[in-house]
Amino acid sequence: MTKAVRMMEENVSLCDVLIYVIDSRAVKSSINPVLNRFTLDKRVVYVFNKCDLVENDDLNRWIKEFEKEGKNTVKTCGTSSDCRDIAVAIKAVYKDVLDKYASKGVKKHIRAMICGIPNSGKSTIINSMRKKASAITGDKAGVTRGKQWLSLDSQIDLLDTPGTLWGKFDDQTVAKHLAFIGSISDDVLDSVELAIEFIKEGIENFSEKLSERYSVNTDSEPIEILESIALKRGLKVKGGEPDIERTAKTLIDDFRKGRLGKIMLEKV
Ligand SMILES: Nc1nc2c(ncn2[C@@H]2O[C@H](COP(=O)(O)OP(=O)(O)OP(=O)(O)O)[C@@H](O)[C@H]2O)c(=O)[nH]1
Ligand SMILES: [Mg+2]
Repeated sequence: MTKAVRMMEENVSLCDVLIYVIDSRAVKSSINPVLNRFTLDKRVVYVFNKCDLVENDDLNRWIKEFEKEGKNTVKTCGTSSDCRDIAVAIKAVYKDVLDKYASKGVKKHIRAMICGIPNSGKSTIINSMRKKASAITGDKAGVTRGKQWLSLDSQIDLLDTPGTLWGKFDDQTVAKHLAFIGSISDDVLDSVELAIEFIKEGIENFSEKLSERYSVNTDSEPIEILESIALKRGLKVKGGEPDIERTAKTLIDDFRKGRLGKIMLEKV
């Protein structure tokens, strides 16, 4: 991660615009304090990606908040749209500079760096903007390793970067949400613990989604809910006991793929 931030530091001065990709399910947790210093003296387009996984009204409230602070925003679903609005926004935030060059008869080239937490969809967005799969993507954290320059059109070049997190989470809710959305590598997480935490949050904030999908009683203890899901789904180990590990992974995967319905973990 430090290596990734160092690489971005080396390249940020070459870039005119930052494309800051946010996972719409966890807007607050998508803001990396380490990247804040990059945003200070750059034009930034905030991209609310994975908008298909949340309710439109909930997301619009966040967008309004950002726009109140004078931030430029775009809403995208990297996997299904062509993300054309991002290119329009890049040119819009850089318009005064483009106009200045244009008045001298020069067509100024724009270099845009895409940044954000792991798994937020940065590479997917680039592919979607370019209408071809040239950046490697994947449904886990840490897919993009090094930097990769790709041209969008005759005027814009895009720099894909690895997702970045910060060293220490002061707020455990942030850490949990980043884990739920797959921004922290599953390799360092205990899947049963993660699922239990997810169920706890579910009981408080979206119990109907759990009961709708799995027909479970959400008045029970999280571990009982997990066992109940296992039995209902026929996820058992030899001897007929519930396979808690596999059920935990299934539950988290269901959330990540949107099979639990539209869930925003952090509302305005
Ligand atoms: N449902 C949904 N899935 C998306 C969207 N955008 C990307 N994805 C999925 O999210 C996963 C991560 O996408 P990537 O583009 O690899 O994410 P990244 O930000 O480049 O990740 P790193 O390189 O690991 O930092 C992939 O499985 C994508 O298919 C979206 O708008 N909606
Ligand atoms: Mg990537």
